[in-house]
Amino acid sequence: MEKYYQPEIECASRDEIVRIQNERLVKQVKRVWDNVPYYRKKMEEKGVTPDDVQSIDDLHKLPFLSKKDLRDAYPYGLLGKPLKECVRIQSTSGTTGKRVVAFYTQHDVDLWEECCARAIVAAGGTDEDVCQVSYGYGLFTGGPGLNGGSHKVGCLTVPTSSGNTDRQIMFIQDLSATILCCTPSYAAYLGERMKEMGLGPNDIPLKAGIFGAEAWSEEMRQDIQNTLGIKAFDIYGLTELSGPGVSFECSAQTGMHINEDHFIAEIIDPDTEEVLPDGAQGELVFTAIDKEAFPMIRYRTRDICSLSREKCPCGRTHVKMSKPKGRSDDMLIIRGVNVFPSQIETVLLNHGYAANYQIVVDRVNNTDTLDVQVEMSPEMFTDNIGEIEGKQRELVAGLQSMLGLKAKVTLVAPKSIARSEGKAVRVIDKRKI
Ligand code: DLL
Repeated sequence: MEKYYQPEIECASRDEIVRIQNERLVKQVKRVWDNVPYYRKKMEEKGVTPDDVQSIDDLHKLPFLSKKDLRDAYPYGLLGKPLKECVRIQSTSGTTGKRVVAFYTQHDVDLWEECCARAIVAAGGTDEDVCQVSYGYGLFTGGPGLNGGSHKVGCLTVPTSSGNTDRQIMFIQDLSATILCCTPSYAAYLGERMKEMGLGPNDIPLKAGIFGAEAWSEEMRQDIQNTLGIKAFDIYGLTELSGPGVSFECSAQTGMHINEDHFIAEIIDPDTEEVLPDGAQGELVFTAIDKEAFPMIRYRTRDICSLSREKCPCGRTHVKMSKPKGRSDDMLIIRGVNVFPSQIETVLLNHGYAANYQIVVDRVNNTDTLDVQVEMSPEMFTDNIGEIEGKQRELVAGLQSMLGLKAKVTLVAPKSIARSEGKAVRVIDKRKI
C-alpha cells in the first residue's frame, strides 16, 4: 500500500492545488514587491505591478530570475525577510563563478524538511527505518535536507556524510540501514567497493535508495538496483529553491512529483523564453510561492526536462517532471551537434560498462574532438590489443548511432578514473581553457 507523509496535500484535487497556488502566488508577489527592491525594479522595468497578478494564469507576466541575477544581487540583494529573521544559509559549490548563498527562515527550513520527508515516505520509509545520509553535510544542501526529512519521518538517522566508504558499508551492516541517501555516482561506487569486499546484495539490509543531485540514466538505476538489491528513487532539487525535495519519485519510478503547494513549475524554450505546453522538452522554471527568506520568482534552473500531468498509479496528484537529461549549460556542442553526457552514459551502460567514464572535449586544428575514456571492469580487463580495439569499435558505433557523431573511445584500466563521493565530474572541456 502506498504511504504518504501528507496525504491531504500530496493527493489533493487539481482544484484544491490551483486554489492554494493562486492564493500563495498573489501573496508572494506582493511580499516580494514590498521587500525585495531588486526584483521590484525588474517588475517595474517590465511594467508589471502586483495588481496584474491575480492568479497563476498571470504568472507569465512576471520577469525571470537567472543565476546572473543571483550573482549581481549577492549576497543580500534578494532577501525577502530581515536577516534577523533568518536562521540558516546553505550554498552551492560555486564551480562556475560566485557561490549562490540561499537564506532560510525557520518556516523555510520546516517546509524544506517536509518536502524531504515526503520523498522518504514515497520511497517506503517509516519510523521503523534506519536512514543513512551519505550526502555531504555542511554548505551543500544534500546532507542537511535529507537529515531533516529523516527526523520528521521518525527514522533512526545515521549522518555519515560522504566519504570513508568502508565505514559507510560497516554502518550499513552494523546498524542495519534500510534506506541510503547519496548521489547516484557514490551509490555505484559503494556497490563496487562492496563487490571488492566480497559482499553481495544479500549481505546488506538496504531496501531503498534516494539518489539525486546529478543527472543519472535509467541504465544506471538498473545497475545500482541490482548491485545493492534495492529500489532506487530519484530526488531533485537546487539550493536556490531550498535543496533536495523540490520533487521526488514515487513507487511508479516514472518521473518526479513536484511539490506543487510550494513550487509552481513551467517549461520554457530557453532561447525564446516562450512557455511550452506539458510534454514538451525545455528549461524548467520555478516559482517558490511559500518561501520567505529567499523567494525565487520564475527562476530559470537551466535543467532540461518535460512535465506530465498523466494520472499516477501512486495516487499523488502533483505534476511530474521527467528525469533532467542534463543542464542546458552542461550541454556540449561538438561540431555543431548537441551532446548531453547522459546520452553517452546510456550507450556505455547498454554495452555492459559501469558508469566510470570521463568525457574530454578539445579543439584540434579548428575541429572539436570528443574523447570518451571508459573504464573496463576487472572481469572484462585484458591486455590483448586486438580485443580492446574490437570493444572500442563497438562503442564508437554505439555512440555514433546515439549522437550522430564520431567519437574517439579509449578503454582504460579498471580503477583508473577517480571516484566521486559527491557529484561526479564527467566532462573536461579543454576548449574553454
Ligand atoms: O544538488 C540539491 C540536491 C541534493 C538534490 C541532494 C538532490 C539530492 P545544487 O548543488 O544547488 O543542489 O545543484 C542543483 O543539481 O539544478 C540540477 O542541475 C542538478 N540536480 C539535482 N538533482 C538532480 C537530479 C542540489 N535528480 C542542480 N537529476 C540542479 C538531475 C539533478 N540533476
